[in-house]
Amino acid sequence: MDDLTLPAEPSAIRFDPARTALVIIDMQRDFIEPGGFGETLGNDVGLLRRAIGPCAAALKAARAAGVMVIHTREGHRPDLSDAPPAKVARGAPSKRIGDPGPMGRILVRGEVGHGIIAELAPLGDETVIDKPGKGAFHQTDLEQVLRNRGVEVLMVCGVTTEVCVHTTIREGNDRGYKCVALADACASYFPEFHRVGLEMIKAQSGIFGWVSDSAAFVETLAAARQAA
Ligand code: C5J
Repeated sequence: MDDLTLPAEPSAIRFDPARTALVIIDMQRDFIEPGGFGETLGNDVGLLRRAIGPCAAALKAARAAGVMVIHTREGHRPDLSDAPPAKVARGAPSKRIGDPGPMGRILVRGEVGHGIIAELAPLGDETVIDKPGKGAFHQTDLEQVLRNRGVEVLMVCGVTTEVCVHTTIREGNDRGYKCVALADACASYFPEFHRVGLEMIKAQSGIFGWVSDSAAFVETLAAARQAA
């Protein structure tokens, strides 16, 4: 397939679906459902649900077009040996990382809360990156996985916009990837941070990326399939 053109800001971006990955950040119960990490921090987790439908649409389109799909999960080893003490001790959450909660231990790998929500469950052949930090490149093999597939463009969505989505886009940009945030497929506990977070990406002629949305991604792939 020839390069496609995705409407985006500050400018349209060309991408080859075979050299593109859809990266879905941390759509885990721990952030989206009551009783998980997000709620222990005092957040209204219901605010993140608005990203589920757009993420599902982007995921369906990526699968249909053969675009590589990568899911990430933030969390730690059961012994918390990969959890920085400063992260565990920070603030005054109702429960700390590793404490027992209604979905198992908070932000610990293998627990129910650590899992990706059913609506976006990974297929068996899709890559799942377990990350101990906010960025998906930090202490993971994501860069190797992308390099092995010749990926150049990352379509990034998930939660939360100004934390793990932002950090991943910044990390990806510094590594030479063209990173596009799919705005409606991202969400934050703080709607204002979501809005400004997206502005920051595309300001200064796209200082560290582009901003588009799930409908544009879906329609661009669908139009290419119809034309083929
Ligand atoms: C946070 C994330 N917000 N996935 N993690 O702690 O954005």
